[in-house]
Amino acid sequence: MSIVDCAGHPLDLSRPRVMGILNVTPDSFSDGGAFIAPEKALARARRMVAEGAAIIDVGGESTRPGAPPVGEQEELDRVIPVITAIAAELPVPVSVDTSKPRVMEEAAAAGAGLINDVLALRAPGALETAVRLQLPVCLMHMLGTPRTMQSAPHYHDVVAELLDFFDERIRTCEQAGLPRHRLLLDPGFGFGKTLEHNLMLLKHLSRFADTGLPLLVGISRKSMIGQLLDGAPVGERLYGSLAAAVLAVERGAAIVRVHDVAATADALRVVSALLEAG
Ligand code: 8Y4
Repeated sequence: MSIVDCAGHPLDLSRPRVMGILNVTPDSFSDGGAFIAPEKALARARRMVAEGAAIIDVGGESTRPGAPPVGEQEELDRVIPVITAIAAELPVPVSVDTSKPRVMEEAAAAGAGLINDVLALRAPGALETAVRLQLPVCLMHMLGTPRTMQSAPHYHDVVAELLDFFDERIRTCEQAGLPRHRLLLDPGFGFGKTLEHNLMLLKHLSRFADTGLPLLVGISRKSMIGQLLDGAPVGERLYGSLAAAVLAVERGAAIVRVHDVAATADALRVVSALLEAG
């Protein structure tokens, strides 16, 4: 498959890749107070790269259901020093998890090579900014908003509706000047989906791969895994998350966004060898 140009870092998607999650919120990498300590976040990024991460996804806004929205300046203060430090030192592209145009802009200037947008460039000004930056963008599907998405999400046909959504977003991006070779798709597991919807999306994941665009999936430690494991808490979802990552890759996922990089990278090296064999 393809090579995606992430601002000078070629991301080779001929085999499955791991995106390591780096949440930079005060509860993750604080200096003991409310401030982020960028050197702690950088140390975590170094370790994820050593463990096999091909991309580091830096996010400063909690996307958890019902989480309070983070202001633009707060988000910039969290992510920009971390992106700057990682981009200067590590040999992998940095992805910025944001929906805010100003954060995309500053992140790109700090060296980010990919935009991971859970709103798929639907925020005011986001599409225009992404067109100007010409960075690759992961278009994720979400039904509703982070506040409302888990209140009784309903679809007539979840797979068909997401395929229509992506079709519309891809065309909108292309017409605005962001070519399809810079787009990735993500069904957004857990974003306005019940367990049943998530299972249906995983079952039919190859339909999204059929668009020809690289697929990114984020299942790691999510409540879907907890539900399938009789309510296992977040800390006990690793083996379930690995099973889901393996199945997703077998069904066409090019990138898996995960917390547990070493375990997932090993699993995917084996899967990729098995899929290649014969
Ligand atoms: C436990 C673990 C509980 C994780 C909740 C969560 C995705 C994403 C998120 C995704 C892409 C999360 C930023 C939600 N999920 N970006 N971001 N795809 N592209 N929740 O699935 O990890 S945040």
